[in-house]
Amino acid sequence: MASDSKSFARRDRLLEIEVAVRKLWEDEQVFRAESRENLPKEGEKFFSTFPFPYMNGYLHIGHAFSLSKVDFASAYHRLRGANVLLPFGFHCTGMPIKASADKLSREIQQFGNPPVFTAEDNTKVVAEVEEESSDTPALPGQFKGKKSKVAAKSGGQVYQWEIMRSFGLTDSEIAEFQDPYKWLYYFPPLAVEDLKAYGLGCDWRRSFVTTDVNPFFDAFVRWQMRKLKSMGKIVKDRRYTVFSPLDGQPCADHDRATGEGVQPQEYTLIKMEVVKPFPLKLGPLEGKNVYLAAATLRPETMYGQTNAWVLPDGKYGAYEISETDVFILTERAALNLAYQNFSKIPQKPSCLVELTGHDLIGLPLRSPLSVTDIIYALPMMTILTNKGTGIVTSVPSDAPDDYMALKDLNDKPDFQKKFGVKQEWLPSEIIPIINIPEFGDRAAEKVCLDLKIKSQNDKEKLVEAKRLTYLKGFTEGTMLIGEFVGRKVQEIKPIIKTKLIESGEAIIYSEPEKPVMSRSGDECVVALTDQWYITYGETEWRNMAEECLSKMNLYSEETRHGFEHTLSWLNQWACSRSFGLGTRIPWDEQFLVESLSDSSLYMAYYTVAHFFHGGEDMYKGSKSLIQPQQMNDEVWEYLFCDGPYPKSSDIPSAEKILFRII
Ligand code: A2H
Repeated sequence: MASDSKSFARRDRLLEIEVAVRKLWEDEQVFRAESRENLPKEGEKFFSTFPFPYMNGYLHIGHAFSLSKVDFASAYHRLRGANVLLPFGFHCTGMPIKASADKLSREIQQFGNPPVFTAEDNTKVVAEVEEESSDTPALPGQFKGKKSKVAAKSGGQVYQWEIMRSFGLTDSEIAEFQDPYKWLYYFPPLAVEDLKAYGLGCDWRRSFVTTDVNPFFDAFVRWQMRKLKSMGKIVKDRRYTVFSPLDGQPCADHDRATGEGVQPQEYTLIKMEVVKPFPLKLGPLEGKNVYLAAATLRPETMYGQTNAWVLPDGKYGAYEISETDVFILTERAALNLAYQNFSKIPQKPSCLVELTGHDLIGLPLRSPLSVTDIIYALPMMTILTNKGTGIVTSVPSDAPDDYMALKDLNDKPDFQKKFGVKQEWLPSEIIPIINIPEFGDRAAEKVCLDLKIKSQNDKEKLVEAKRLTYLKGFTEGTMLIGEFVGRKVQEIKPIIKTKLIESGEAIIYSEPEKPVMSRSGDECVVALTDQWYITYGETEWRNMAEECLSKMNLYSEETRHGFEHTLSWLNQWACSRSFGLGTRIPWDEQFLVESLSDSSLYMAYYTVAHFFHGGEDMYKGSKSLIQPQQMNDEVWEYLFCDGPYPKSSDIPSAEKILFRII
């Protein structure tokens, strides 16, 4: 077809018609919609919105695809004579723009301005990007954004500078984007241009940009937050949250490069006291209370401890937890603890001695609840250094891993010799602590024998053994020992955990259940943080949401299930952030309103946005008849009230006139 010159004439004719029609639409202002009160007669109404796109780049073809559904539906209803409103806004709240701007600054610091990158694979990316970019502006109908192509080619590992070049920006222009606000003024007008070229049937008077660059939207969000707070729907709470040390703030799902959906995993850290005198290597710790800190999910099994496990080649350190206490564990665990109020210097692990597992083997320990007075640290080969503290307490009666590691030591003298393990360090017996009807008093031993497990490295079978014993131990187990003898494991587990913590023999420790990388590029920890939460999950709201959902026409059952699932888990949503762009929380200005919290009710803003942005200035409403400072809570209430406003006399007449008559 492309080689047939006659077909171009037809195409060109269509393009001409398109341009002419777009002009006609614009001249006649056919997509402007007025509220019913201002129309001669009432009729059908149709209001459609598109989730406002985030402005860290150009719009792409995916936006056009999704938008076509909204646009076609609006056009259909318009043809049927309905009063149709289709507005379009631009979202800039949150981290990504600020994170990208900061990344540009860091790249300049590291590689100069303009930067000269050295990495080999990166020069390849630069070459490809330069090939694609040109200074010629896009022709009508031509699509400009190339970001996705670059990102795909480089596997996502791309310098921010390269991404900006792929937008067709010159080096001197790119440097200006170190200022996050530059993005807010640069991309939205280009998006409007592209959407107009697409032919969107939009009322452009209602477009706006979020964050405090727009004092009207800013006032709207502040009012909304104050209102939710006065209704008791916003509360302050202290919680374990996945947190980016580099950003210095919680790292929510949409702020993550990897690890979507990963939650904090809570462990009990058992303080296994190192018995004095200390060996030479621990000399610098003289005068301190030193503990091996073992992470467990089963605090109720601590009666059955027979030894501790360390990874011989594992890297450990002795970290100052307080003025008096030192924990031996991995650096990773020390960093997580430092964000949970367990470090002499907050947020900075302080290591007194670097150690390996070899240095720890043979240490005598005194461990809480253990029936044996002194137990020893022994080698285990399957310890993971990226889980827990890298120290494991051994309960061979109920943990198949522990049973097999001990069996390996007992059965293989070479193994003992290799690590210098003395016979007297090995436990003389397994201590029965829990009865499971199906497996008896030493569940781990029975299951390991039944499954014919050969060694601690028999990973697949051990997974099965753990699955069998762990679940049954919890749901059907009964205690054979200690204060709660005869009681169900399920009932007493939380009680024993609390007792250990209250007596100072254990602490709570939390870490991401799987690795999480932030978009700023650092590995996240779990931090204990004070935050503001919106209580989405409380019964009254949840019932209302479920009732609304039951009335909604969703076209597909899958979508309905998706909504139902979200309503089932959505409980408290952290609505404050300290890093990024947006609106300040009115009563606690150190925090910003998080991006999903200022974009839940913004569709309501479209219904009044033209009062503020009528001059088609998406920011300050330069030709607006109303000033941002006029927008106090009373005026917002008046503007959004359903029916006559009860305290109408409190509203200045100027505002009344503006909102009801114009
Ligand atoms: B449990 P999850 Cl009685 N590497 O404690 C390997 N294993 C580790 C570890 C590490 N870095 N850190 C902790 N663990 C073990 C007691 C226990 C445990 C019993 C029964 C089952 C059981 C005594 N050992 O765990 O992958 C610790 O052993 C079965 C799951 O986070 C910790 O609890 O689920 C458990 O693994 C945590 O494993």
